[in-house]
Amino acid sequence: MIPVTQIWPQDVARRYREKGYWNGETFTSFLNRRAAMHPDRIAVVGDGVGWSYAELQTRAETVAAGFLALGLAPGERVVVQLPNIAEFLSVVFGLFRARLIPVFALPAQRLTEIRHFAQTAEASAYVVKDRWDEFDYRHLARAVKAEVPTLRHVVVVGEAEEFVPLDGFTPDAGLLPADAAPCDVAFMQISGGTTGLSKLIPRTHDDYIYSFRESARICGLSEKSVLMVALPAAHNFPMSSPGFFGALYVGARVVMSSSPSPDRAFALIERERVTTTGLVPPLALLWLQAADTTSADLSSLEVLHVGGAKLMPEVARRVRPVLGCTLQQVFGMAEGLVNYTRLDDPEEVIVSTQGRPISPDDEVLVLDDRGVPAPDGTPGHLLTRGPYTIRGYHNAPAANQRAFTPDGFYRTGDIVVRRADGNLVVQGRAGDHINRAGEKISAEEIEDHLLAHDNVFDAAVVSIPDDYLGERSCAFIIPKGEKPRSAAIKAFMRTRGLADFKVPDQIVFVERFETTAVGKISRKELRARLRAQFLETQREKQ
Ligand code: OOB
Repeated sequence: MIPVTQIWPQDVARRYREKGYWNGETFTSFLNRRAAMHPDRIAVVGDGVGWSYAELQTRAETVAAGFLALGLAPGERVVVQLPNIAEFLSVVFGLFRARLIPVFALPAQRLTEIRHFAQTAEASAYVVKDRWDEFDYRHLARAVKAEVPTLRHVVVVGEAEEFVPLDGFTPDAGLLPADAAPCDVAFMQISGGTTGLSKLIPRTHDDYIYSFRESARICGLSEKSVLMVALPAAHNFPMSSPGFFGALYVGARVVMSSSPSPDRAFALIERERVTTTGLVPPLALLWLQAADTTSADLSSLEVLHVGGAKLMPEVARRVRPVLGCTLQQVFGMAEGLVNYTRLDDPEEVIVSTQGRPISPDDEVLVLDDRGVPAPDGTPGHLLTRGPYTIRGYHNAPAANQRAFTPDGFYRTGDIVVRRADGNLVVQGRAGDHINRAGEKISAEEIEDHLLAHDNVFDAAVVSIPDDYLGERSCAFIIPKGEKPRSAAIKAFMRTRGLADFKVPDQIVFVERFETTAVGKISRKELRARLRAQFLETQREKQ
């Protein structure tokens, strides 16, 4: 079993149970309940498939038996890297049924990242799709398997080659263990990696089910809803805010979209009569633009969730008139806390705030730099703890020291203003990370890779405001020896086994970094100065 680092103190856990937040359900128990209530109702629609709730349950049990037949035992970890296909759900519910712990990786991630997750989680298996988006995941799986000794099996959706084909699994009820306890860790998600490499975020059945059960209520989901997953399903936002888990929890229908592009998504909205979906701000912009000229019928759309990065009020204001649906802003984090504007909030709140927490027991602190509570209306550091916010990352004592206070508050790293009406407005980040269209990039992690290049003496990575992406990454590089070309640096970064979104968008060569009188400068200050200088020269050019 994995060591659970994020145990809530007993009295706190008791309170969460007494208040009914943690209601004793597990992923398996809620799926089984739904399958018993309405076996024939469609649960998930993917490319060319539509599975009923009963079929999803049966498939999950077959997947569970398949993994156990391979010799995996309850408690072992399985890295899951799947795109938006129906099998995402059968695999994940299958792993839950076998009491195996999925570790969710994004389809964009590559060797360096997957190896890190597999090693940190001491994973025993890895699940991939054969090919997707012109990338062959079996190549990646070979490389990961060669480097991670704990990894015994690779399971492939599609053509498995030398690996184990998912569709070769056969049912065997005799292998299935008793269900998990609600307080067990159900799965692990990856952090945005704000300092260095991503950490693993353990979530329990109790805490996660509470977060999407309440989300489904706050977002008005009912069994008549049709929720489309347009963002990568492995991310916390499309998973639980209210996400496909929220939709399945209330007996609604989930539609997996292979891409969030307006072309693909609009056609699905029309065909499946989609009522709700979620986007990051740059995609919302793209949809608003495309909606002007589309011939697709989008009239079924009732609610659009936008989150992951700051949505500008001017864009927010256009959602209702252009798409004909209600906007719900979502400000959440894989570590826990999720805020929503409410469907019946006044337009001003919906457009200009990121909403308020899910739970009456979400404790939210807004502190100034000295750690003193900031008055409403003034910006401060957001800290939080509550019934679905973790108390620690998996296997990361140093990170836990930094990210959590001794009394269990998570330091989100976000700077927010709390308004008198309780709604939060996100101002930015305290730390050095780039929020590139909702994808979080750690400056430190990228600098480290740049330093591995023979012609890089030093590097500092900063975020630059970008009209479309919100923020883009810019790497300042002091060359060593022959000055490399930007294209060569980018090509080098592509060989580092990283998700493509981590390749710097822009590279600026400089002769040296400024230092203070004593010759010292913190990286944080250096990044801030470089960023300020860059923005200044851009202004001068205009
Ligand atoms: C979501 O989760 P993560 O873990 O990828 O990133 C969390 C961070 C937050 O700390 C904040 O810096 C930023 O992403 N963020 C927003 C935002 N929503 C997230 N910044 C401004 N406005 C927003 N609406 O991104 C996530 C998880 C669940 C639901 C929604 C988003």
